[in-house]
Parts: sequence; structure tokens; C-alpha cells
Amino acid sequence: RTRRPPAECRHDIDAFTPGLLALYESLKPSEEHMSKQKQLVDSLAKSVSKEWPNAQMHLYGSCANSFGTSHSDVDVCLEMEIGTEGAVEVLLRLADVLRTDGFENVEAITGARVPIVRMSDPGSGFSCDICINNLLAVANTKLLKDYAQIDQRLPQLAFLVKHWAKQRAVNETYRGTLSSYAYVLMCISFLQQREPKILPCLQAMEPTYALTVDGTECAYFDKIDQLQGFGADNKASIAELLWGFFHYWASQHHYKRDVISVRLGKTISKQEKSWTTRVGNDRHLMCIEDPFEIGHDLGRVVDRQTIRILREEMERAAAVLQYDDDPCVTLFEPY
Ligand code: 3AT
Ligand code: MG
Repeated sequence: RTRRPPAECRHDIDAFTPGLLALYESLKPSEEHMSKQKQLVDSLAKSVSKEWPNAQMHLYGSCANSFGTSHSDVDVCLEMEIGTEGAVEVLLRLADVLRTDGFENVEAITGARVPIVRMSDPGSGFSCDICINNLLAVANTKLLKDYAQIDQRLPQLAFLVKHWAKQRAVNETYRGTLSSYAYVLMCISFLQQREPKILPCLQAMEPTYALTVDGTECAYFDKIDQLQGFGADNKASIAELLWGFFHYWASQHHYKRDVISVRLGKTISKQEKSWTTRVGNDRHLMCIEDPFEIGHDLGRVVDRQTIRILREEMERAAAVLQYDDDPCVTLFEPY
């Protein structure tokens, strides 16, 4: 596949910005949603502290990284000493405690990359995932949240992309498409590479925050108040950026050669990362480097068939924004 030269978007693209922003507003969680979420977290904290009085509870994922919608689940990480007992045993015990305390559909999922207990809250109907000592997720949650506060076009773009991905059924890691976390990283990387830049590269700046988790150093500049107005020279509207995002992934990204890296604020070659050949299940067909666990490719789940689906969906999305009369509707039509 040869790379096509960058095309320009339609001249009336900005006409769709108000519709897209209205959709963004409707996706944001309501006050009611937030207070129900807090109730769930409080009752969970009560149950946990009875059995593990020293455990600390952290929220992570979209309920804490500011990319959560009204449909997002609640992700909780318990920080605790687990001694000789393994994390899996602790999770099984936690599942028992939660069942006793009246939580519903409690299920320990111990075979996953990150073992969790999943349950739902009878009051709110929210689904909640609980893991143990996954502090890297707590750190990457803070990184995403900090990026979101620099320029509001990031949360706007990421909400629309996540909504598109859910509607088009390409947000299912167990089926070989990408996680919400991966989509947000793709949005950050895209905004880092606009000209003029809309987002800086926080990990390339003097660190003001540092946390070492299992030997992995998570360090970056987190004095976000000093970065207000960073992207102001770039006047691109959300409609133009959304088109640009899909256009990039439809026809500009060099899938065979490149890895996107939020850590470096640019793309790097697969060769530099030795991600050129398949190792085990990691095919490295679509490469998205985790900002902290840099050996971790968030596109590892993508296979020959799903990369075709993903690219076709990106092409469809770019074309809809380019040519459709009512792109705000057509783009998000359920698959
Ligand atoms: P939703 O709104 O729930 O779709 P989310 O941001 O909560 O979006 P997930 O529930 O998929 O996304 O993931 C929860 C968090 O777990 C997000 C991120 O902090 C962490 N995480 C998810 N996948 C990975 C991964 N592959 N590597 C490292 N951290 C991850
Ligand atoms: Mg989540």
C-alpha cells in the first residue's frame, strides 16, 4: 500500500462542529451519575475496610481520568500488602466478602492479564472492576487526566472517538479490537503531532511527578496550570480534528513501519523497538506504545482480520466526515 499525500478536508467542515460538541455534551456523565458512582465507591470502601483495614482504594480508568461517559464502568484498584497469599487468593476472598455484603453478579476473573473481581451494584446498576496493586494503571490514569486538562479539544476528540468505537463495535479487546485506553492514547498522540502542537509531550519535560512501580519509572511534568493555552496557536475545530484523526489512521499512518509513542510525542520505528516480528501472541500489526510500560504494545490484540476491520472503519469514518450530508448521525450509526 503506497501512502497517499495528505488530503485536505472539505471546506465546510466547521459547520459540523456545533453538532459534534452537542453530542460531546450529551455523552458527559451527569451530576446524578457522578453521585451514584460515589455512593458505590463508598459502600465498596466499607466492605473492603472490614476485611483489610490497611488497604488503600484508588479509582482508575475512565471514572478518574476524565474520559468517562455515562456508560463507563467503575475501575477500582486496591493497594495492599498481600504477604504470602497471592493476589488471586485475595481476589477470591474479596469476591466472597462482596457477595455477603449484597453486591450482585460478583465474579472473580483470575485468568486475565490483570486479574479482577467484577460485580454490579444493585442500587445504581453500575458495573465495577476491582484489581489489586495495579499501580501502573493508577499512574497512567493520572497522566491521561493531566493531558485532558491542557486543551479541551482532547476530551472532546476522545469522547467522540470512544463513542464512535463503541457504536461501530471496534472497542472490544476480547475480539481483537482496541481498548478505550488505546483510543485515548491515539488521540493524545495525534494532538501532540499537529502543527502548531495542540498538546506538549509531558514525559519529555522536566519531571515534577515521579512514581516507581515494580521497577518501572513513571515520571513526567505535571504542573498543568503552567501549560494553559499551550495549543492556542492552533485554531483547528473539533470537526476538523476528528476528520484529521480518522484520515491519519485511514491513510497516513505507516502501519508496517511505525509505532505511535505518547512518551516521545512522535512516531518511532518498529525496528527501534524490535517489534518487527511476531513474538508469542504479539503480532505488532498496529503499534501503540504504553507510555510507562514501554515494552507493552496496546495493539497486541489486533490480528490480521481485525486490523482490516479497524482500517475499513477508519476509512469509512474519514469518508463520512468528508462527504456525508449529515455526518454527525451517519458516523455513529450502530454497526
Ligand atoms: P471505558 O469508559 O470504561 O470504556 P476506560 O478508560 O475505563 O474506558 P478500560 O475500562 O478499558 O478503559 O480500562 C481501564 C483502565 O485500565 C484504563 C487504564 O488506566 C488501564 N488500562 C486498560 N488497558 C490497559 C493496558 N492494556 N495497559 C495498561 N493499562 C491499561
Ligand atoms: Mg473503565
